[in-house]
Amino acid sequence: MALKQGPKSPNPSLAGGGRSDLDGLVESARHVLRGNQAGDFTKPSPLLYPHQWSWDTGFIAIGYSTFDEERAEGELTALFKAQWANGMVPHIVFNDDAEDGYFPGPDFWDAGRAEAAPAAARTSGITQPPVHATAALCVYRRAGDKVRALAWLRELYPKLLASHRFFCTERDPFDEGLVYIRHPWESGLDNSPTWDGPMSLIDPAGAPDYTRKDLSKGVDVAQRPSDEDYDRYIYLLELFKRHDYDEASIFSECPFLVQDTLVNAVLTKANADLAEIGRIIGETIAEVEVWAERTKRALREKLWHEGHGFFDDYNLVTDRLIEVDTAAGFSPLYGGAATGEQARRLYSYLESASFCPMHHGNCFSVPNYNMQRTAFSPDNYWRGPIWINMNWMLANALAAYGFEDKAESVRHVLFELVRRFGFHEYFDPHEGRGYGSENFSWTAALFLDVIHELAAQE
Ligand code: 9WN
Repeated sequence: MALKQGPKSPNPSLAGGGRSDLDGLVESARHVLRGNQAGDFTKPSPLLYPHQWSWDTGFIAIGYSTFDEERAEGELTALFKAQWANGMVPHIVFNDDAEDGYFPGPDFWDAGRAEAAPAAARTSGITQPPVHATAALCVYRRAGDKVRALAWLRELYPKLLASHRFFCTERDPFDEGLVYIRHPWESGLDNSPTWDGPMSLIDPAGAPDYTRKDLSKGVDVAQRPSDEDYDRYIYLLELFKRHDYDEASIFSECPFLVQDTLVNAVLTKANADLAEIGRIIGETIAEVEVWAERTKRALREKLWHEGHGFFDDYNLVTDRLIEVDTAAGFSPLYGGAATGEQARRLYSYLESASFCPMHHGNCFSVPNYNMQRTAFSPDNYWRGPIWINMNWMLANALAAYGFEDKAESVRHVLFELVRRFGFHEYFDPHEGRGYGSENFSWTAALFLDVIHELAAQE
């Protein structure tokens, strides 16, 4: 059944039964977050992801900042306890109480062989998009107790700085202003069609035997990455272990090295927010401002495809742009890297049938992949469905560029998907229904953020 996107305005009073319905939804969203708590952090979802994830934690902290400021601070504090000595924030901090619940687990990662790995926590050996400075700034701004929040921010700042320095030095060996990722999981968009080309260059022969655990957690196999993807994920992980997680040494041999648009766009926004935190606590921020400008410039120059009118990732292994149109190509709007002209071209593409324009009536926007491509899938993970974190970033970005109607429409879709279908991990762009895990933390968290902002405007 095709469902209409509904009224243009996201005004909650237009949603079904009005204010009491809205209060109920807000309470349900808080309930999702509280239900996923595991000690000092919140799991992404009840079963499928039983540990602490890096970029999830940023979004989750933003959600908590709307109703529990100390918990919001605590989430980020807990994550940074596991920061590596080289500044890297690991993409997973393992929960000892759920050791057997996820593959690859801590023993398989064997991150302890890295010189920089922390003694205090067991972690993975890769990172994820750096949303944390953005989250920290939001948490501080919303805090009622500014004295406590400022002390917390002061303590977190050097850690945030070290994590940005890790990206801007260790992950930018040519000093280009663009950081690379060395595993699809580092992008957060694990099986995005963008990785099909780079992953096809990997021959996973020789990787050890393993058993996936994600396929026995109640999620349809068709909605998860394929076994061929996993073979390559594990091949890369084995390579990292062989190099004891040393960045320079991995770089010399890794067959997957990509300057990713989304990671660099998130970093641009986070650099600006880190500089703002520095100003608030009275630190010198010249170094951060240099990083911010360099990445902005490099994004708009190197990752912009003029003929295509879109931002593409750059494959450092083949020395070519990867011409695949996922929603990540719009992300340089987030953080303000796109020029005015680039923004106009992105907007017209976003408003085309490829990504479901406003008032279409038979689809929801923004799907994670161009719906007119043959590899588009409405239900497979990062190969087509709508993700709430992508919509949230895009809505904020569109508003910042003055595309108010579209921003409002994207927020409205976010709101309607949750209201009609629940707090799912991802959603079908045609039918709206949800897939993947239920009670997904960042869906609840960012829903709370949108409602909070709307209430503040009323
Ligand atoms: C691998 C936790 C994470 C998200 C990622 C999402 C998914 C993991 C997995 O879940 O990835 O990191 O096992 O599939 O792709 O963005 O952070 O929610």
